Amino acid sequence: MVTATSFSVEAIRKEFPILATRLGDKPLVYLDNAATAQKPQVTLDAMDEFWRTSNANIHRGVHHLSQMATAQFDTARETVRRFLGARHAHECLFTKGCTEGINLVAQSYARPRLKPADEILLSTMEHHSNIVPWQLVAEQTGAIVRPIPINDDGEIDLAAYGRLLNERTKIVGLVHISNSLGTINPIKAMIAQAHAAGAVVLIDGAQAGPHLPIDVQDLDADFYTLSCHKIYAPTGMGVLYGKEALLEAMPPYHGGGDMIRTVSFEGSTFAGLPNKFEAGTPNVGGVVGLGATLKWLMALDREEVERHEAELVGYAETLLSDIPGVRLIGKARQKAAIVSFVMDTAHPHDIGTVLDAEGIAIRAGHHCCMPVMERLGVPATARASFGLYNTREEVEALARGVQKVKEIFG
Ligand code: 7TS
Repeated sequence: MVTATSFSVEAIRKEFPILATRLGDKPLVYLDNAATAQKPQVTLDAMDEFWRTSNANIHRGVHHLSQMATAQFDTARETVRRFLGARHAHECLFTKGCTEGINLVAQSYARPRLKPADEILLSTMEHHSNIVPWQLVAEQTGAIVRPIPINDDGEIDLAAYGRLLNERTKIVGLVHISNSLGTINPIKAMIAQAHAAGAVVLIDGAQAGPHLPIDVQDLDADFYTLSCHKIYAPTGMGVLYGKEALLEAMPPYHGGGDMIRTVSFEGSTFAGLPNKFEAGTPNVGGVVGLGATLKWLMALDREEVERHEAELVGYAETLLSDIPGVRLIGKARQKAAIVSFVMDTAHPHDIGTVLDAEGIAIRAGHHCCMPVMERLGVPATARASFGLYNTREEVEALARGVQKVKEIFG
């Protein structure tokens, strides 16, 4: 176990078995962390232990195993509360992904409240999962979705944001860190501005979870979503944080077992938080793995991790922009973990394919952010995204790979 004072990338790498993979004679260079991150041994062990010793359904059995599983599940929720700096554990809901959390807010919070001509503001750099759910609810209610413009560097135009906010603005949806550009948005100030206009704010923290310490109370976020598999935890899980008063006032999203108080054919009454929003059997083993992962992450020196990742981004930007014909997309002053780029002569998919042959995994495409691609005038980018286990040597391998692309495509 690495302690808070000893962050070392060499030691961290040993905790991730998959990083020892070789592809032919080349070591795996995994630079697709924004899509999903690899899992440390502590997560694999926690889940293995759970399946071997404690597997049962939760909140149901009086029997020993069910009590063990329930205790571990509840402990993980308390770990999530600490990770997010939430006031109450019951404000942290388990969902099946960041996407589901946003849909839940759109349907359970927004749909009953929005009236025709109410406005939903979303930044142009949102992931589709923070656009489409709002378009669906706008269609259902007559509300209007308005984009907040960004500048050529990939930063939100704050003056335009100020002008767009008005008494009809009911919801603001903002990505904390952009998955296509790496921009870190100034969400604390933007949340305060939205509140002054009477709007409620949902922050999409899918990319922030692995890279920044989060404090939802300090941010004063109304809703905040996480994508657990990007935070080194298992797939199939997200977290939706919501302020207690907002969640209390919202109807259930899904109906089923474990979310009710009473059921009869005349009607049903619902359980309190968090169960009201967690119908059916949850991903118990995954949640146990999530708890172990977040404890592990919080025990690291997060400032050192941030510094390390910032150094990787800076180094990659320097090496890539030295290659003629390479253009960086997204030059925000505040950036994290992501370097997007295009080349004069090669399509991003060709870049991805040549790099793959070198053992280097990146993502090529629009990254589920078509509006930002359109705004910046590119159909797609090649994207290297870093995790805490990546190294300067891997950045150099990326730059060598891109040189090779240049040699092949001219
Ligand atoms: N929001 C952002 C900012 C994201 O980056 C993603 C996934 C999501 C929401 C959706 O998360 P999910 O866990 O519910 O799927 N982003 C990416 C990506 O950049 N490459 O693959 C998935």
